[in-house]
Amino acid sequence: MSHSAAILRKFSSSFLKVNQNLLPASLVGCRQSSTNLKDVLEKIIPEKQKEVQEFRKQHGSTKVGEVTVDMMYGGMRGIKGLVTETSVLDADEGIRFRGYSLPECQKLLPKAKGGAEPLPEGLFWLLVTGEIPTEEQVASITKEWNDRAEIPNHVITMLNNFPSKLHPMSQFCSAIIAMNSESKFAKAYSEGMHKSKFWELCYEDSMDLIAKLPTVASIIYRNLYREGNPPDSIDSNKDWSWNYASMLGYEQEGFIEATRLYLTLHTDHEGGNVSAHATHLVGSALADPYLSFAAGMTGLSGPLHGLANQEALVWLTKVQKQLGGEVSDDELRQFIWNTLKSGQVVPGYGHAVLRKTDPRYMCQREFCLKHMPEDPLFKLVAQIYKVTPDILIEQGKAKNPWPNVDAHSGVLLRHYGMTEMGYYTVMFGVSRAIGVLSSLIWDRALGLPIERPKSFDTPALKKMVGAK
Ligand code: CMX
Repeated sequence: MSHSAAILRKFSSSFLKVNQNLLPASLVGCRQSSTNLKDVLEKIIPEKQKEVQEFRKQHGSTKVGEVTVDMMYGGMRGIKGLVTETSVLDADEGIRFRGYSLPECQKLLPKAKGGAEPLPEGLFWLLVTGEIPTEEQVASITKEWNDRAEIPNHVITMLNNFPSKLHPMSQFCSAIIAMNSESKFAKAYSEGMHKSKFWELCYEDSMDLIAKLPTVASIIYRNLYREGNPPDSIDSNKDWSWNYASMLGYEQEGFIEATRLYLTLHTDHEGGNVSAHATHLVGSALADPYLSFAAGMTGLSGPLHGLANQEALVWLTKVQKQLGGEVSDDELRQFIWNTLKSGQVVPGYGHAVLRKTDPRYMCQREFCLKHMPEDPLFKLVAQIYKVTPDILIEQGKAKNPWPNVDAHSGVLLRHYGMTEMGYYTVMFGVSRAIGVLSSLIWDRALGLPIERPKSFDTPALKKMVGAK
């Protein structure tokens, strides 16, 4: 058995076991009872502000790392330079949302009636408060998002007038920017808002924006791929994912469950990735949440980041087209080597921080094993997982030869009939809003200043290190 196949077997069997001992003790049993998220935040924020203030007073000048010349030329990889409260990524274990691993979140977060996947509304509550919500608290978020979902007419008109050659992500980013006409943060700032109020208005805009995204995203989808079929309105008795799936035009229970999982998995991946960092950076200049999130989404549109969601499926389709249905491992190896030799990356593989298989990949794999074990594309993805890591190890360049979330996402969507790969990153973006906007609320709550690291040119850097 190859190295990667052995790891796959070991990881699969242990993946869904939740280790209760790993649950953060500080978070167990201290749940706030209110179902109003803003009220809960009003209680939590002063405590956290005090904690950070005292921590900084004690350890403000304690050193946490060093910076080398290579780090500066190398995309700041490894520099400890950001504080992000919502999630932390461990190179080996993967993401933890407020201390909870993905399998723990899958087990503990409330589900829709009859569903098995967590509701993204619950993850939002967790990211914002640090607490696993009750079903009632999740229901209150669903209600608020349904109530806030309406989008302005000028945005609908704009979307309806975009040419079909404009990429869905460009349409998505443009609509988000145009929705800043609704920004309560921008309005209050222009009227002289006190800085202690920043987080409240950031919260209001974030709630509005997340609520509106499924409608915006489904208009884009239906304009491009379902001509003459206007989106239905929000069903106030249904959850956020159900409404999104339904407005896209998908009613199958399987697609709705896949959407709940997809929208939960893609939310947050700590603070240094392009979409999270861009949102945080632009927000630090006190641009409103609409404009800050739009910056994150233009970043997500890059093929090395969120567009890999699309690229992975484009690449898989090429494999299928070129090699046909049943593919031998050797044929597959040859195809992958050809991709590498032509100077391209294998989309969905590698990561700047992770050094093991992404748990988000494994979650989707588990979903496919349960719901679509015989899907030919799923089988191909599993076969690629068997051969690719060994090839990337042999090539010796990628620091992480294992798959990330993007290697698997498209399979779920395509199985239920969403074949339009160019759209996948929009769905990623709808989910990512939950993570980056939760963080933005805390950025403003903690009064983080405008971001402004120091840069140098090469002569100055040479002089600094005493180079000839
Ligand atoms: N296929 C081929 N080569 C790869 C590779 C892959 N999947 N991953 C990394 N490499 C190469 C890099 O291009 C780089 O080559 P050069 O030295 O010629 O420039 C070398 O290996 C070292 O790169 P690294 O330090 O391992 O990776 P980085 O931290 O620079 O980049 C990432 C990380 C994700 C951009 C990179 O692994 C990649 O391009 N992967 C494919 C695209 C992808 O899946 N992106 C999605 C990431 C998850 C997300 O953000 O959504």
